[in-house]
Amino acid sequence: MGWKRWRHITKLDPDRENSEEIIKAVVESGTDAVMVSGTQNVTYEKSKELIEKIAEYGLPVVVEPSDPSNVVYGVDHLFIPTVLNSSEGEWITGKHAEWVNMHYKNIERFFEMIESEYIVFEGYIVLNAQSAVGRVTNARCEISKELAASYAVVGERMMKLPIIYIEYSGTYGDPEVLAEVKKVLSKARLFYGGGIDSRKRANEMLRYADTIVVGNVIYEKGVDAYLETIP
Ligand code: 1GP
Repeated sequence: MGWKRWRHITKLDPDRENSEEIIKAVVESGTDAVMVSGTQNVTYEKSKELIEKIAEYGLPVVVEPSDPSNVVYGVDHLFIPTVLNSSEGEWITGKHAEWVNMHYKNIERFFEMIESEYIVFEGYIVLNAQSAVGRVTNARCEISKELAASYAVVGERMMKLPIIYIEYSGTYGDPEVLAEVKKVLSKARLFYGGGIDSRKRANEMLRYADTIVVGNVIYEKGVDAYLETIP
């Protein structure tokens, strides 16, 4: 199944304890893919270790790096985030250009990774100012739903991004924001992440989101609560 058909993604953080119980629950849960991603203290080694634990089960594995130094290759996809509402260029195009520069000698090969959708670009709109990603990227979080949707238009129409990701990391967001963003998108897939810890919340966001991303619940509330979020 191609990534565009995924409805539920489980985000695992290489900086947290990923016990055997967690890995087993995730791979048997019915989630469509595992995304290895974190904002703080993520290293290449920690990411690689987590990927090795998951890889043997055959579930698609995506790496979503926060920096060129923690890109781990050899997985199913690299999802490369740009933070559309960051007030610092480093998080919009800066780290990205550094990464491309690392591939510059073999740029044709890099283009192939994009053409084949091994590399997929995501446009984040970060709306929780208290979250690590909100603080680190200095995102403009206190914005109206119309301005959030305007960032989505910039992401889709101006930057041609195939994914727009509404990110409330750590807290449950406003479904009305999602509804507004959904209205203006035509081709991009709409991802939602943040505070999904029950069936009710999963279903509420899936009314507008094409894909929900679930992270904290498995660490904070345990396996049973996590399983409730699978559509
Ligand atoms: C975080 O969007 C994901 O990047 C998921 O958020 O951890 O709050 O589930 P939670």
